[in-house]
Amino acid sequence: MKAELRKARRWLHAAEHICVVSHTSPDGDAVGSMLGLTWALRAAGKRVSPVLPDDVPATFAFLPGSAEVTQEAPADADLLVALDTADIERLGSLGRQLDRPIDINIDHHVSNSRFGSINLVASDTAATAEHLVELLQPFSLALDEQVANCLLTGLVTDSLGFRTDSTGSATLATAQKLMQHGGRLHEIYERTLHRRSFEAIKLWGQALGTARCEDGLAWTQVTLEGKAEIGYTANGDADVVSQLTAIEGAEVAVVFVERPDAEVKISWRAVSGLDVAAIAQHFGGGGHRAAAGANMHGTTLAQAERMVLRRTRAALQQYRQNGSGR
Ligand SMILES: [Mn+2]
Repeated sequence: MKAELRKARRWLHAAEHICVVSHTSPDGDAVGSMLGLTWALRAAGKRVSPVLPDDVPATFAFLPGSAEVTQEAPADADLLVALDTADIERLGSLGRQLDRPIDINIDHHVSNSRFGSINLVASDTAATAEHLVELLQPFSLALDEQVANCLLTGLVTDSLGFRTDSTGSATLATAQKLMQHGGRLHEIYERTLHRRSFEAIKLWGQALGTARCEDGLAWTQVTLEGKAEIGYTANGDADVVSQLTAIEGAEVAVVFVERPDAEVKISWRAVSGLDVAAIAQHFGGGGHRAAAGANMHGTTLAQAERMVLRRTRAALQQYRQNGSGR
């Protein structure tokens, strides 16, 4: 066993009160990994506090423990574990609350900045949850039904239902293992990937109705006015960007989400293999090769759109010529 793994196991078992954290705008992998580790550690007799900088989205309220997630880090935790968090800024307000560094950083983002005292980063896994399943045995933690359902949620959502190119045969073997331990694939898939609020579907209608697709690049906008008209109150784009990737001929999809205070959130999805994380980084964001995001401040929707589309088009051109978007 690697020295880092041994050390992590030692720290986990020596700790009495462990605080587990994850990133802002938490997704299924953030919530699932965090709660999965919470239950595995509790089964080993630990006191565990799950903390997120934002509310748990209603979609994941069915996960055991979601109701006890708080936004305030406990003062008396003796170990801090971050999950699915590529860099310390992704912890948002929580990062500023913590008075000491993260002890154990468990993640799968290629861009992980290794901000922990111990860094367990497996960029070849489809989800942090998948990596966690591999870590349970070296950590001497058990995989029970609660753990299995939390981790299967992370795996199903981050792999978009086993269809990202990061989904390997090992991902499916992990899913099978989680099902054998009580993971309810059908329920998780239905709740997290298929079902949407009526407002979200109407938002799709609005955003898809004004979508453009030119020369392999598909894009659209979600405006504050449009959201208000529909009564869509959640943050984000209701995953409109993934709908754009379904367009025949689209190689890259971009969605611009207008936010209050002259902020625009941009989401990219690559279909062809273009590295959109590199484009997002240019605008102060990051992510994975095939899925990335950024927040631009002090800009109008039109300005952001002009700058981002120009850069994305150029990267796509470059990628077609030499297989690299840089
Ligand atoms: Mn993830």
